[in-house]
Amino acid sequence: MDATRLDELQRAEALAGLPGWAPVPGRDAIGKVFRFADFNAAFGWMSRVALMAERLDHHPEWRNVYNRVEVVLTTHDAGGVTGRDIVLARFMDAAAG
Ligand code: HBI
Repeated sequence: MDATRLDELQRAEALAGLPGWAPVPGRDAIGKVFRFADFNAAFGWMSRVALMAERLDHHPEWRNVYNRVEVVLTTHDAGGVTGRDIVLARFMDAAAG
């Protein structure tokens, strides 16, 4: 997937198809808070995402507290949101069920 930084319109269009995702204030990044039934469910999801992140060679910035996972996606190499972030966001949503 292309690692070219999305412009404002492209990012807004991509976000329209990503429920719960939003721009991160002050950063060229997108974020979402995932909530699960319990810690096991959260960590199991993180494990599945981690394996896909390795396959994609594209990794999230995330923070887990019990059943919550706060996620920020941006492409460090491009200095902003790219299609790689959109692909990973879509996978995260699908994996969360
Ligand atoms: N993950 N989010 C993110 N952004 C990157 O630029 C990135 C990454 N994972 C691996 C990666 N880049 C490598 O391609 C480079 O560090 C070499």
